[in-house]
Amino acid sequence: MGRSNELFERSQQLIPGGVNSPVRAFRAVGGTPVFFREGRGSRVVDEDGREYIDYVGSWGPLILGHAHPEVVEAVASAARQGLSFGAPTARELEMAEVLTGSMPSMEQVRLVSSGTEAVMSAIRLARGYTGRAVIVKFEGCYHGHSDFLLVKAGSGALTFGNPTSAGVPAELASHTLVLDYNDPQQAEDAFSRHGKDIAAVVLEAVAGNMNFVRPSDEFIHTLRRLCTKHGAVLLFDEVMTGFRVGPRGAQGIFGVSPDLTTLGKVIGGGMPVGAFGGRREIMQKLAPVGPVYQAGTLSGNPVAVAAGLATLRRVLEPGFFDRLGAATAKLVQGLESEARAAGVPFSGASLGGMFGIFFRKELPASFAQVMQSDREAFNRFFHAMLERGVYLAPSAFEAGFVSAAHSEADIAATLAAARAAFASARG
Ligand code: KE4
Repeated sequence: MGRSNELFERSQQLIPGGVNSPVRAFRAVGGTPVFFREGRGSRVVDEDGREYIDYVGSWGPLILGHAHPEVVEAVASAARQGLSFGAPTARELEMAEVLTGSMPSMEQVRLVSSGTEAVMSAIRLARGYTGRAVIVKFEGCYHGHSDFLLVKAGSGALTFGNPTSAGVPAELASHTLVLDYNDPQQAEDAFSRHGKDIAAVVLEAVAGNMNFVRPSDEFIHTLRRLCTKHGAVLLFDEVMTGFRVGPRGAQGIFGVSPDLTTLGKVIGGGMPVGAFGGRREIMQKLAPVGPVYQAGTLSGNPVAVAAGLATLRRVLEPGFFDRLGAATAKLVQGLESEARAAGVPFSGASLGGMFGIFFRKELPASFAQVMQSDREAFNRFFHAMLERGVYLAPSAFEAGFVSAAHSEADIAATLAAARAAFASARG
C-alpha cells in the first residue's frame, strides 16, 4: 500500500479529502483508500500491483466487469468518429429505443450525464407538471446531491425537512418531507395532510444507499395508489437498480409502474450517462416542447452512449440475469454460512447482481433497523477482506455488486477469505 499512501498524501494537498467523491475516502471504514491502476473482468490492480476481486464495480456501472473488450472497442470506435457534437446523433436515438423498449413505463426519455442530474431534472419536471412544490423522500435513500434532496427528517413526524449539508438554504429543504421507508401508514398520513401540495414521491426502488432494503409490497403499492389518487408523480430512482436487478429494473420485478424513472450507472457502462423518462404527457412538458427547462452540453454524448449500448446489448441477452442472479445469491448464501460457522450475527440479501450484507441477525426492513447493524464488525471484516484480496464497498451502508465476469472460482476465493475474515470480525 506504499504507493497508495504516497498518492493519497499528495492528492489531499490538491483535492479535498484526496478524492473526487467522499465515499471513496475510506472515512467510514478507516485507513487509506486504495488507488487503482487498472481493472480487468472481476479484478482490479492497485498502484502497488496488488490484485483484488472487486465487488464495487465503480458503484454499479461495471455489470460486465472491468475493461470488457466489446465496451472498450465501442468507446474507441465512437471516439475515432468524434468525441461530441452538441447535436443529435443516431446513437442517442438507439439508446432511447433500448431504454423505452426495456422499461415499459418510459414512453419518452431524456439522457443526461449523471444520476444526480437525472433525479434533479425529474423532480423539476414533476414540479412543473403538477404546479406543486412538495417532494416526499425517505430516510436512508440517496438520490444524488441536488440541494432539495440533501435533507433529513424534520424535528417532528410529518414536519418538513432540514438540510443534511452546509450550503443548502433551509427554505430549499422546507419543501421536502422525509418519511420512513416501508411505512405505508406514514405515507397515508402525509398525503392526508399535504396531498394537494405534493408534486412527487421519490424512492429508491431497492434502497441500496442504506445497503440493501427491499420495499414491502404493501409499501410500494400504497405509494402507487396515493400518488394516483392525489395527482402526485411517483418517481422510481432506479439509477442503481436499473438493468442491475433485472432487464426491466426493480419496477419490472415489483409490478408497479411509476410515472417517472431515473437511470444511470449500468446504462453508461462506466462512462457518464444518466437518464430520466416516463409518461409522455409528463415528458412533453420539457423544453423545447414544454415550459420546464433542462439542458446539458454533453447530454447523450456519443462516446458515453456507445459504452452504454455495448453494455446493454450483453445485459439484455436471454439468461443474463438468471446467471448473474444465481452467482450473486451463491455469494450471499456462502457468506451467511461462513458467518454462522464463525458465530457472527450476520444476514444478507440479493436481487439480480446487487447484494447487501449486515452484521445483525435479521435482515433489516427499515432505516432504523439498518442503523442497529454492527458497524465496527463490518469495518473489521472490510479490512480483513481487503488484506486477503477482496475489495468490498468501503461503507457498511452501501450495496455490493457482482458482475458477469465474476467466476465460480472468484466466489469460492471470496468465501475462503471470508472464513478467516469473520473470525476477525468477531473482535
Ligand atoms: P451520480 O450522480 O453519483 O451518478 O448518481 C447519484 C445517485 C442517484 N440515485 C441513486 C439511487 C444512487 O445510488 C446514486 C449514486 N450512488 C452512489 C453510491 N451509492 C455513488 C457513489 C458516490 O457517490 O461516489
